[in-house]
Amino acid sequence: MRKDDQREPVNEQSKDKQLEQFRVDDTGQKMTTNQGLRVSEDEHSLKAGVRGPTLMEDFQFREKMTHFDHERIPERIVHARGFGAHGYFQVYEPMSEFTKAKFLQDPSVKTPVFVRFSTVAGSRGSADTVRDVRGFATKFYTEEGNYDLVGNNMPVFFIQDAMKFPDFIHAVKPEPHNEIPQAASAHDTFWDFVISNTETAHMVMWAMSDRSLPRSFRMMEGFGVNTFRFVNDRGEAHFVKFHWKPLLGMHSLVWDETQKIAGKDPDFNRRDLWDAIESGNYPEYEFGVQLIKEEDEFKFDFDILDPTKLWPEELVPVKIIGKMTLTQNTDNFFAETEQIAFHPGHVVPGIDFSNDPLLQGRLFSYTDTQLSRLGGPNFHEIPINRSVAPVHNNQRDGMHRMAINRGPVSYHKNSLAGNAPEPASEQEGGYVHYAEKVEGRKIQARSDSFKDHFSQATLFWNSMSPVEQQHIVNAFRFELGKVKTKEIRENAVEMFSHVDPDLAAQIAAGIGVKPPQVTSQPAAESENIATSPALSMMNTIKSAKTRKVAVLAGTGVNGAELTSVLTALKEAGAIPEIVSTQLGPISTEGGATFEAVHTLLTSDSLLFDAVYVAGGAQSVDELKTDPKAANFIREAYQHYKTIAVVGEGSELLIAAGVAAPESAAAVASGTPTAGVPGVITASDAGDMSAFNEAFVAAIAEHRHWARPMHV
Ligand code: HDD
Repeated sequence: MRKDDQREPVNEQSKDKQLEQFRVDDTGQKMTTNQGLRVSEDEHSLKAGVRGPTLMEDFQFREKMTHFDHERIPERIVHARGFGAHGYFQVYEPMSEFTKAKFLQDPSVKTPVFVRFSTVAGSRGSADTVRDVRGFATKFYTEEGNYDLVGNNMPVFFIQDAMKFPDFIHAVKPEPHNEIPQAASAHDTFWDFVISNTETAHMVMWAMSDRSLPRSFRMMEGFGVNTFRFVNDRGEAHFVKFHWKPLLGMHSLVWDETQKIAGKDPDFNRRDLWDAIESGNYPEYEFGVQLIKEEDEFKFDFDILDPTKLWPEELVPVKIIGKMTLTQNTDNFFAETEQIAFHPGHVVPGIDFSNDPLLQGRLFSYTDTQLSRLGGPNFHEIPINRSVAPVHNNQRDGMHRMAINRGPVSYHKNSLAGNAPEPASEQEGGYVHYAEKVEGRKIQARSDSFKDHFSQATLFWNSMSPVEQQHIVNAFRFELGKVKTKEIRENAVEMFSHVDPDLAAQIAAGIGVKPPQVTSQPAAESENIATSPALSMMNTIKSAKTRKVAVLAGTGVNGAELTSVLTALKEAGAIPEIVSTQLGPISTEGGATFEAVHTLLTSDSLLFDAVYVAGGAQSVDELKTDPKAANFIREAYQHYKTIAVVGEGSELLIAAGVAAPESAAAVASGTPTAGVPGVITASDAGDMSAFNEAFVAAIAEHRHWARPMHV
């Protein structure tokens, strides 16, 4: 009998090595049927005469068509639209004090991972940039088996008990009578659910915030949401919450932009991730844990098992313990991203569950859903789902079984096979559940400690900057503005007056209902904390790295200036791309050439983080012949993006309405928008260093919210 139960050390290549045996390269190969028979003809079915009927015996046609007819599988009931990538995780220091999980001990070990980002409500073909929660699911292929951290980009959830999950999802998905609207919570049934279930208040605040509109999967946080347990090798436990913190900071799009991008490039977020990895700009996220000792379970004025509550970072600091780097795109979207199956119950020794009632229900749902989605109980054998630790048990047969288990024994205990495979002791790495003491009566009810639905929603609101608050108000007005039933709109105003009366009054003013009854700020129920600066995206990391800059240029552009700006942008890690009136080479006044990779027709400033209009009279005149050039600038301005212009480039600011026509003199001196945040100008292409520096610094700011909005 083969003896392969020795666990091989896992390194970052382990999963890749395992996948290698399943990869198929068709380059330079002859075509075959699925049975390996070489095919001589693939364009014409077998017929009785060239104009005759197709024959039943055409096995090649039948095989090709049968496979095609069954190419689709059911999409995920939630998180149907997703995008994944491979990478690795490395812990910074041994975590043995808190957990015995092996992948969290040795800083030299790179554990392979696969991450799938997703939206929740939309179908597989919906747009990336809809207002929605983003899934952030990570599979760690550890030497002790697969560990899945199945999280979101928001730290709380809409409901407290998994029993309500089907109801919540029914309410947020398109309405069943007409399947409208796609990938949007702006409709009656969602808001009816919200007002009828006030536990949703906190998460709705997050959903109405800019966290729902990530600029990039690379620029959003991730959270395990539920409370888990870390257990060390002495059997001591801590409650734990998991965090991912992106090294590029947290940044969002603006609402108008997201809606337009949904049409211009529905693949905006997945394209961004793919391109970043292809160009070696590997997305990085630090891994953090919040830890609460078992004995401190009741120390807080919220229940730490309640998934509608976060643990404010100012009360329970996030300890950064490692980093994940995404380094490799998939070879095949379906085989990897679509077929990956996550499950919060895939844990390793040292990680255990809490009694969070949402988590407890999740532990049933995920395996169950794969049975219909992936067609049977053997989905763990699909290459992307395979553990790199060897698998041995007595499970047999079922749809699409790959393993060829040898011998007559498929039961435990046995004597015929020396009792193999036999359970491992705890010392040998066997998983032992945390021996939590549990007692109580069977009851269908919720603890009173879950009943405060509003204090943390208020905490979230109070922690936002004025700009973020305004965006939240606008989001409520948009979403509730789409709700046809007036009573639902009224009740929503009433409900959110318990979060903040002023918020509710502002919502009411935009949706045609009376202002709220409650007009004074509710007494803060939280004794611990009034605001949490960690919740505001204004306090995040700022960098120009990987930001896309549209460079508007045409024939006769100032070559020296262009070279200087392009060099400075690239040195800062930004990605400049030339947009012109046509694709291909554009020549400078000095005869050098640059390549235009977009046209004003194929792109928009929506798809960039910043715009630069290069100087050169002929170039700017050429751009001005296309009215889209002015629109390019106008929208960049409206979306608070950095705009930089040199010399004649300023004329486009006037064409766009950003600078007033009477400022022609100021244009000549390069100062038509002096003092407008994020509009960087230079009168000529003399010494570009101050301009370049200001440009890069402005890009790093991400958006310039203080800008006057006159266009
Ligand atoms: Fe869930 C998928 C995250 C609550 C039932 N969930 C799914 C995915 C993510 C999450 C990221 C996509 C995984 C992938 O990329 O394949 N879900 C969460 C979070 C929750 C949560 C952070 C709150 C803490 N989910 C939740 C509940 C239930 C489910 C309460 C049911 C009891 N979730 C599912 C599911 C899905 C799923 C039906 C659909 C596809 C899948 O599992 O594989 O089982």
